[in-house]
Amino acid sequence: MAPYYLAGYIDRECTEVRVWDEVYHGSLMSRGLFEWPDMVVLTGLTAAFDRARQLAAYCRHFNPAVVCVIGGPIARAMPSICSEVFDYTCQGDVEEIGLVIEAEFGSKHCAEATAPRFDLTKPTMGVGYLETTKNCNFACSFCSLSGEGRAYSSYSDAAINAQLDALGDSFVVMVLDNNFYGNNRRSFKRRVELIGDRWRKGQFKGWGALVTGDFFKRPENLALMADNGCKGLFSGVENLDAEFLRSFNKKHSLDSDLHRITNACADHGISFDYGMILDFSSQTVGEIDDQISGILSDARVPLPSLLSMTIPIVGTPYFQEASRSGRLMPNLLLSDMDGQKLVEWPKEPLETVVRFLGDLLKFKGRKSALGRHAVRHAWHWRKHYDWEQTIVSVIRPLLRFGGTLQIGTPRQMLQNLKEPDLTYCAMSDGLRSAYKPVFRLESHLEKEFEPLQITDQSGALTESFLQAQAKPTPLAG
Ligand code: B12
Ligand code: SF4
Repeated sequence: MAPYYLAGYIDRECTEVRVWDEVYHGSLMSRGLFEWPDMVVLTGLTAAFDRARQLAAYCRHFNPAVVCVIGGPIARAMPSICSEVFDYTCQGDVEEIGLVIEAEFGSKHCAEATAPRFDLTKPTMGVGYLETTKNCNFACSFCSLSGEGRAYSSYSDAAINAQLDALGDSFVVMVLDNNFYGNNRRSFKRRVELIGDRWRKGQFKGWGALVTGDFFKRPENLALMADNGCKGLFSGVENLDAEFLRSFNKKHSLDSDLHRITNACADHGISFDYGMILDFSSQTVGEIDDQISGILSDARVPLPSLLSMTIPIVGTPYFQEASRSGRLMPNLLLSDMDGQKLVEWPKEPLETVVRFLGDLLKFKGRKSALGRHAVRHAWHWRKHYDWEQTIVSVIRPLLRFGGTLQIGTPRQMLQNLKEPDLTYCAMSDGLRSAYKPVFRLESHLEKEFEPLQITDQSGALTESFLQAQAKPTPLAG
């Protein structure tokens, strides 16, 4: 959602803004769009650095005067290389874009009211988005926020109301905060009530948020959320193994018993959703298989909505530890860190783990169990939920794990066909097709298509990566 928040800082009268989200719209491959902007602002997950660099190169090829700006996790994790590649490297939050706009185009181009430009989004099943706090008061070792170490803070009432006004009428609202609960009870109650007021006025039918495990320790929290229109909660359960949670400093999820939380939420008409992460460097295939099979055979608990590898995200304590202890595989690329393949040496033989992982991520051999679970789970809780929640609880796991069809423009589909097969292991995965320019570029831009390599043949961190991470630059010009 960051692009829509950033767009809010740019004056609507004298500036035209377009947003392209490669997760939603597919690869950006249009010459017309590369030629068009005077300024291109890039953001994304840390692993998307190479892609951001490629997009800047395309824009520069078609318009050498274009100003390229980067911000968000990429800029914070690798400030040094970002300052070399982009014209502006923003370390801060969305507000910082205002300074860049002013420096480049003058204050006339800065918006006075800075509410997000939700009008630029295409409605996706009527879901509206809201951010009421930033960062997190915990420090799980694998989380990018722990690496960034920025303080947990809440938006002002005025800023939350401005976002809610910009949302207009929606079917449901998803609060995107990393941790909606936080460590300040007064702020939590105030934010719940602000959203509840809008719900009571009929602006949306319900809302959902992400909360940490400690939220569930106080039963009155669920009652408060339910009384204010909350219909869904997500929490990072991560793993059912207590040792795993302790080793990742995720002690606040230790009491996240799936049965207890699902029951408590259902009693308040709230559906429960969670993510799970798998770590083959500390867990065996048998242990992970047991956890997944246990969930699939128990219709009372929901399936996780997110199932992924532990990613040693650059800058996190977990990354430091993995590299120090020699767990990172050789010749790793930053773009390998996408949670869909092994990047660390597993505890068991590589071939066994890779085969299991490939099957697991495709739900191979478990598709009928998946379908059965989705229907049985929804049926089990039908009296606790309204029909919309029941339909979502059937469809969500099928969409997540049942496999998706990649459609797009003919050019995008052709590009997808060129992708090498996924091998679920960084050591055997081929380079994605994006690394081959789709236009003939000037020779000085070719280096922008080289992947950033994290480890060398021996698994040690490369010199280029260490330099990329060096010294933060507040606002490079
Ligand atoms: C919604 C969400 C999803 C959705 C949609 C993802 C998407 N691509 O849009 C789904 C469920 C699909 C998802 C999946 C994944 N996600 Co996710 N997700 C989020 C979540 C909850 C909200 C993101 C958001 O829109 N926030 C609201 C916007 C306004 O804030 P923001 O992007 O953080 O930007 C702020 C600042 O960074 C800054 N900023 C950002 N860009 C820029 C640019 C400029 C110029 C400036 C000035 C400022 C600026 O300003 C913003 C305001 O505070 C975040 C956690 C969070 N609350 O942020 C995780 C998060 C982004 N996800 C994360 C991860 C790891 C993943 C997965 C890889 C998980 C997995 N293992 O499969 C996948 C990747 C999918 C993909 N290819 O994108 C990590 C990213 C870590 C990293 N640094 O790379 C996060 C941060 C969670 C975490 N704490 O670790 N995710
Ligand atoms: S509780 Fe969630 S957002 Fe907070 S540090 Fe842990 S993983 Fe990150």
